[in-house]
Amino acid sequence: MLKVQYDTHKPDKKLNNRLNILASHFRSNFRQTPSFFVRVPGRVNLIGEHIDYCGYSVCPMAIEHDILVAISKSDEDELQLINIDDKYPNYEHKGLRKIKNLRLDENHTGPSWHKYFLCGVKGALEVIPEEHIPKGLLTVVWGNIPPNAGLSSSSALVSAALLATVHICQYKMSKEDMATVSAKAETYIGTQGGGMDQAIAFLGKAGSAKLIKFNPLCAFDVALPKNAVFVIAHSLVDHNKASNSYFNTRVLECRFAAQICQILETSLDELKVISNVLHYRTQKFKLKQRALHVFQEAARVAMFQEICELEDMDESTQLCQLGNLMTKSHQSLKNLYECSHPRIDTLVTKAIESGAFGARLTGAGWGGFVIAITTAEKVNDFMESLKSAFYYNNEELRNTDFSNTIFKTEPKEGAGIIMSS
Ligand code: ADP
Ligand code: NG1
Ligand code: MG
Repeated sequence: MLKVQYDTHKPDKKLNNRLNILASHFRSNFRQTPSFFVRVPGRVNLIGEHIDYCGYSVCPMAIEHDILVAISKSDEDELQLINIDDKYPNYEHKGLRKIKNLRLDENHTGPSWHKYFLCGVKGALEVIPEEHIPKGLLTVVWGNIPPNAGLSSSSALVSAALLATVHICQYKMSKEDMATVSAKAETYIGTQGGGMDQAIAFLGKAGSAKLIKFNPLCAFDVALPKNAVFVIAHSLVDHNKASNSYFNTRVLECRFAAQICQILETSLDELKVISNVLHYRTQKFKLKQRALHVFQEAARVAMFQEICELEDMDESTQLCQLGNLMTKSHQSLKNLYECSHPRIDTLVTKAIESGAFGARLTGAGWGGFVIAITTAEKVNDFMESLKSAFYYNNEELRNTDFSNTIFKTEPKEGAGIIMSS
């Protein structure tokens, strides 16, 4: 029997089976049972892309896919880290407290998976008083979020490591504080992200998308139209955000744009002139078009939420308007923010041709998943039609395992601790 603390839902049969497998790996590696498990979900962002790090609100929901961690204390001064999936090599760190002072961003080809876990442990050790920290930790990880694809597997891993460490130290933190510490902790990997992923990981609620606001962090329910169904589909182009500077360059461009506006008390039109000069000199920064995306995307998030709240609008008009906003968001990410990929653009087009009200890339981009909006009546036909139009039509993609490539999704519960009793 498993008892869940921290969130309200009980583990269903599928989750129970996974927890039993995790527990048995734990026992065979460490000859003891785990003290408890942690579950942290991935997320899909409905709208509001690349604006969280500028402080604007976003609208994600937590998904079913997650990272699970089993943990207990160790009598040795160490962190032992096992991954059930053997594509992720096991790792051992001698000296648990030394993790607090580790540099984790020194890599040229993209970080090893264990560094994301260390980010979470480091974040926890920075806030937990010394006397709460045990000698060592034994951990086993198992996740099923498609990685490097915009569903936030990295933040689920960092947040799961943080939550597991905080809870085993019996240290009390609010979900909001946990999300804030986790967002800072993930920057240790080298990417200067906003706080969307960690916020929804901790504040997600089953049955409702969330409007996440920053400074201060808070989350409000967004009731989606009853008949709306969201489908997410993988372009099958992977992109690890920490393996190149695409993401950080966008963050930098936004910071420059914001600073120039502030310093010069300038308007967007004036910024056009400045950005043209910068562009001419450096051939690198495109401040005007990045800023334009940010302002317009922030407005689209506000409209999306307003439309969801219009109870007396008929549902098909509501779905059409939400779909239009999503497609406009995609066009902006493609043309202004330049973070799409030709294969994603094709997938968005095929999704709309297959009957979706709208579709867009989700997450950081340059690869990864697309999210499309359809209805409960149409969803099965829509998915079959998209499979034919996009995957079966392409020799390279034809033999894909579709279980983790194209699926319906609905808002699920945020992070939780599951006790074994
Ligand atoms: P995402 O959009 O999925 O967050 P990122 O580029 O931010 O993609 O980071 C993904 C990285 O997180 C992977 O390359 C891997 O190192 C790590 N990761 C994701 N899932 C797992 C897992 N189940 N086990 C171990 N590491 C994982
Ligand atoms: P992904 O790559 O999808 O996990 C990243 C950032 C978000 C946000 C989105 C784009 C991190 C941890 N995540 O998400 O904060 O900026 O890109 O909207 O940096
Ligand atoms: Mg990520």
